[in-house]
Amino acid sequence: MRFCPFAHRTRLVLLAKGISYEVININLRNKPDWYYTKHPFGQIPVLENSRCQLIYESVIACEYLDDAYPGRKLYPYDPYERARQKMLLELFYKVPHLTKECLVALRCGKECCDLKLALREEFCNLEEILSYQNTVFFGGDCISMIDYLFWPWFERLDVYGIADCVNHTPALRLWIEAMKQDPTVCALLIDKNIFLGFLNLYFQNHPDAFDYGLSC
Ligand SMILES: N[C@@H](CCC(=O)N[C@@H](CS)C(=O)NCC(=O)O)C(=O)O
Repeated sequence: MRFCPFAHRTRLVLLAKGISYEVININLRNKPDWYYTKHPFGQIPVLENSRCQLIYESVIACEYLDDAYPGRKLYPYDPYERARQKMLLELFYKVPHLTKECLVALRCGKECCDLKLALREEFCNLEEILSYQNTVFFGGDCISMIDYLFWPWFERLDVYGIADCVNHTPALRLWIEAMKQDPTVCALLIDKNIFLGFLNLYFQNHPDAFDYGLSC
């Protein structure tokens, strides 16, 4: 599914590592029966390699790609640095849920002050890390796995209508700007109008929402 942040993670890693791949989009409102043979709950993303082995859960899939394929290593070799990236990921765990809750509240015409406050607190934690490290990216001065694992939710802040949640986190804003310069991130940026078109249909429960913007 082109709009899924979890699938976005895996596409970032595939592209950053130069792995050739084919995308099969799943319409989540009308999942084909065969898809349940790929994932027990029919969630996306699922990777299938050339040996027909299946890997799901986006973080696991991204780590698998980094380990199994040659090319630039996205996780650090240093065991402590690798552990640190995984600890940062734990710090991030509320963000996907909170951003989605904000989106749903706003689209239903509700105030979401409390949700936005909670999201800002999460962003303040990330801000502290960047400020303490004094680095552009979360893993240091070069982009690495943790940045790609975080990115899809930051790319969506604008279309979700919650971009103001980073107003008070300047280091995080600089990180966002730096991310937008990365060729992999740029190549996978989602057209804002297409994304908004998808969201409009999605919140009308339209069966074709997930196919919005596909030419055939
Ligand atoms: N923890 C999973 C979450 C994946 C997930 O929630 N994907 C959503 C789409 S963004 C999904 O498949 N939803 C459909 C469903 O749950 O039936 C991961 O990291 O891959």
